[in-house]
Amino acid sequence: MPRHPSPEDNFSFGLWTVGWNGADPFGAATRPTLAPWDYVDGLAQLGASAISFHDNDIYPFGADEDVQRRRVGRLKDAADRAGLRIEMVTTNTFTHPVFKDGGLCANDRAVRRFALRKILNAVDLAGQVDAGTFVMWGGREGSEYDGSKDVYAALERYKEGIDTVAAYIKAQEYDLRIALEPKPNEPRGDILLPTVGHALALIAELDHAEIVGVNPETGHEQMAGLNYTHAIAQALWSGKLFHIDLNGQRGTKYDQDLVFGHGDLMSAFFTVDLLENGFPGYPDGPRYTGAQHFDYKPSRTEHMPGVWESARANMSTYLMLAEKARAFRADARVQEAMTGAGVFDLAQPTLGDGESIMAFAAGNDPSFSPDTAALRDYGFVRLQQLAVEHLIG
Ligand SMILES: [Mn+2]
Repeated sequence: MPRHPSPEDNFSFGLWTVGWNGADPFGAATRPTLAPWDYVDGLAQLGASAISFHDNDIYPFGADEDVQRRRVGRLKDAADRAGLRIEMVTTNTFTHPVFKDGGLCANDRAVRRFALRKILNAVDLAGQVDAGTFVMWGGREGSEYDGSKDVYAALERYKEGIDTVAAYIKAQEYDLRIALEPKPNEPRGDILLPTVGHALALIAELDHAEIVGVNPETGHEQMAGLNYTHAIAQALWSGKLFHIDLNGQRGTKYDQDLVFGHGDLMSAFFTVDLLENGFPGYPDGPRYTGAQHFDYKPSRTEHMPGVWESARANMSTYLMLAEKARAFRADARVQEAMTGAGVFDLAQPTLGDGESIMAFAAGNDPSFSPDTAALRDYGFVRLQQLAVEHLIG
């Protein structure tokens, strides 16, 4: 059994995770839900440190400003009493039918203006509860049919929308950063910014890029057959890993939102290894310092005990993997295998310090033989088996 989570573990849950009633496109709700503030004590008792929410997790679409402030205030009070931070806020621009062709990238300009105001309103809520991160998941930004969306125009409007939100954050002097959440598909046939790489490329074009990063979700990258650990590694390398959504996914299918580790456990091991131990060749390299945020769904086969059990499972799995990842790196056999594999050598620049490009291009390394270098046995399999041994041995 792993230890009880501590505040230093910085675990966080979206209220929509434990608050999911089990309704899916094929079936009705399978369990009741509580009021948003009634989840706070349960999460605190399990050892969580923080929560996050969408605007419409707290009040219904169309609620007037008074209802909004009152309900968000009530949640904030409950969180304060339970000792939980509200670390992230996001906007629902996907449930109401008005968003069926998107929000910021809807073809209908009036819908775009409505969506943008709804997002700015949620930014104010984030300010009200002192959240540090504002996530933007454009789940409806995309299309089913290529002829129905001018992708150049859509990206222009996406940039305009995100820059407007960023400019508003600055104008209001909120201590808030935006994190874009990529996803390849579902609910749209194809969603814009389908992967972390696409999101990073868009961020590079923004006027306010310095306060915009990414919020990669395990399952969203894996739905596209991509490597989640590589995705967060590149976001770290770019200085853009502002937030994470940990969960589980088994292969390229619908968005499963399983408990963290209940999908690809080996991948989850190396995700935690990176988060806890950093890049092997760069001991002082970039590290993720935000909340370990879970965005999963308690399976609809579970009733209320299973909801809480699954929330606990996310944190337990993370803590067990963290312990194993530390033991993995501390194992002398692993260090030796990593050295033999050349893992640490990759941190050495390819050109010499001050080496002239022209001299390099014109010269050669007389002692280097491609045929001899081709004989090298890297021992990557042994290294991987040591990871397996730590994981299940
Ligand atoms: Mn998901």
